[in-house]
Amino acid sequence: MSTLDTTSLKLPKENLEAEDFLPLLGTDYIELYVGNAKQAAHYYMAAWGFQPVAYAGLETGLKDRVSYVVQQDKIRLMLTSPLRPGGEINKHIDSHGDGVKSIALWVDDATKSYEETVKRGAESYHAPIQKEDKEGAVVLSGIHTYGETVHIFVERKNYKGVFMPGFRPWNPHYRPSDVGLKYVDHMVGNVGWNEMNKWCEFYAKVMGFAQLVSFDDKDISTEYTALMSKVMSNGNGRIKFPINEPADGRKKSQIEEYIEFYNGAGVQHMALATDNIIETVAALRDRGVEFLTVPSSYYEDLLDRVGEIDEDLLPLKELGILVDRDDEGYLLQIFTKPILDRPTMFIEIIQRKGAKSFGKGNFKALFEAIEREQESRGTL
Ligand code: TYF
Ligand code: FE
Repeated sequence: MSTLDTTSLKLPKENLEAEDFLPLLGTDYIELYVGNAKQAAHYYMAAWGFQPVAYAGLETGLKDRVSYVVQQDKIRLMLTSPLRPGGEINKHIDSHGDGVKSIALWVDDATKSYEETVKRGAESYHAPIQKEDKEGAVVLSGIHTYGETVHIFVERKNYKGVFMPGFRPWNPHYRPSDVGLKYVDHMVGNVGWNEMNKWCEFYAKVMGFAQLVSFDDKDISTEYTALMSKVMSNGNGRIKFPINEPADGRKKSQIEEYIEFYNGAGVQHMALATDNIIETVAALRDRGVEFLTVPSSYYEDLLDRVGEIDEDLLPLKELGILVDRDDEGYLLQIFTKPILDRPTMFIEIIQRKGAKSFGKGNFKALFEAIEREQESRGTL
């Protein structure tokens, strides 16, 4: 049974009354370990409209790695590659392919964030360290989460530079226009068989998150790819982490396929918000981003299902944008095909018009679209 209990979408009373021991201001950056950061940065600029911001590498005194930082409104991506054989980054890429290493969270106090979470059972990734340059100081600390993924706590002490100490401004000539992406709406983790509850408990106990929604195999396993999913949210609702685990179904779960190719748990998708999904998706399509498509029958009864919406149906249908409604409003969303050669990570574009949910009404159409992709890969 699905439990989209909208009263629980507001914050649980206990969490409002008790002091939030881990106040999070937002997503600071997302770091991907990739085989070729220079080309990955170019891809995120050319196809996705990110702007070049900062660079660290041999020229800035690093010996073994390189990082490019690109940004679009509040969304910051860091692309990192190794420069020599061996080491942690190569090992990560060998095991997982390109993928998300760090989901960095912006906090007021990275030392307290570290102490409070480690005290509650988080495994340390690294203790607080202060980095300084002439633009100011930043304190970083880190804890492990599912798979080899980590959370970095980023405390910006009125830092005035382009990104953080250790990086220099990156100002290439090439600066394609943005596509209207605004902020990270949610970051989804895929975990192994029967591991969803363990990781939801981690976010509850170690990070003080509360559960917003849960979907079980009965919601989503009868006809299509089976999975279970729970959405965890921090106190102020700015950080939302759905966690999926595979479930038995008639065919191989898309989550199982991910776990196989990623070689373990990891980030399945990042959902990036726009305030004009039609313009954003049209621009992304023009730049070569490939999206999943649903049969045109999806649009025949769409307005019966979701009621009146502000957008014209035709562009939604032409672009393949999905719509769903909950008690508080509606949302529009669309999903790319995997953005890597391994069928692992993809990106969701989402526009919220009041809705705080995740598109449950689209699961059937979406999972069937994912299944068609699995079919074409012969991985079902
Ligand atoms: O984040 C979500 O919950 C939605 C729906 O494998 C979804 O984007 C859930 C599971 C999945 C793909 C999309
Ligand atoms: Fe999503």
